[in-house]
Amino acid sequence: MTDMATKLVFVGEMGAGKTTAIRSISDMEPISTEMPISDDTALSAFEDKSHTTVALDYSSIELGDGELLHVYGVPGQAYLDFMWPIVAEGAIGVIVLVSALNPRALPSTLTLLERFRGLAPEACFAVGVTCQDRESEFSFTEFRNALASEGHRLPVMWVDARETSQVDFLIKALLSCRYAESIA
Ligand SMILES: Nc1nc2c(ncn2[C@@H]2O[C@H](COP(=O)(O)OP(=O)(O)O)[C@@H](O)[C@H]2O)c(=O)[nH]1
Ligand SMILES: [Mg+2]
Repeated sequence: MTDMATKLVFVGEMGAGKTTAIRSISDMEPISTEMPISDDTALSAFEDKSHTTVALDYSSIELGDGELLHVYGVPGQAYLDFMWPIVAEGAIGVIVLVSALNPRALPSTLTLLERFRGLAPEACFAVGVTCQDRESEFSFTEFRNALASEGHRLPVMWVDARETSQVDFLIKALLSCRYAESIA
């Protein structure tokens, strides 16, 4: 099974944790196209970072049974959506990352799920919510229920993008859905 390559995509707005997540699980030094934020960049209040993703993150990880996973991180901002079909093509898994600090967490996640489901109809989907430790107002249950009520029945879990074991678990959970039967 050494020649089997699979592709996984992280998508999310600026500050969602894509670059960090990919860095956490990478065997190699990830390729990231980052640029310093210019001071007048429209930077939301929940941001405290000095760099932002302007294009893609990429890395590959070995899953342990010879399977190679190509991992991409793609920005979720709508003005960069020209990249979405290119990255989503052939993806077996899409993880929407969202920060609990993002006041638009729900609409942003819904939009990304809808768009990426259209672009990668064969893919499995999951949602990872970051920054649990920094935001106590965020209602995880309401968020998950709101996604479900919009028809998105999928794994939704807290994940600290800085923690290798948590990101690893999220990816394993998603990949394990590949062979699950749809009970829709
Ligand atoms: N406190 C905390 N910080 C996190 C968590 N997940 C990610 N971060 C931080 O959030 C910041 C933004 O992450 P980054 O990967 O650059 O986001 P990106 O724009 O989606 O690539 C980084 O400083 C991360 O270390 C988390 O669960 N808790
Ligand atoms: Mg980034």
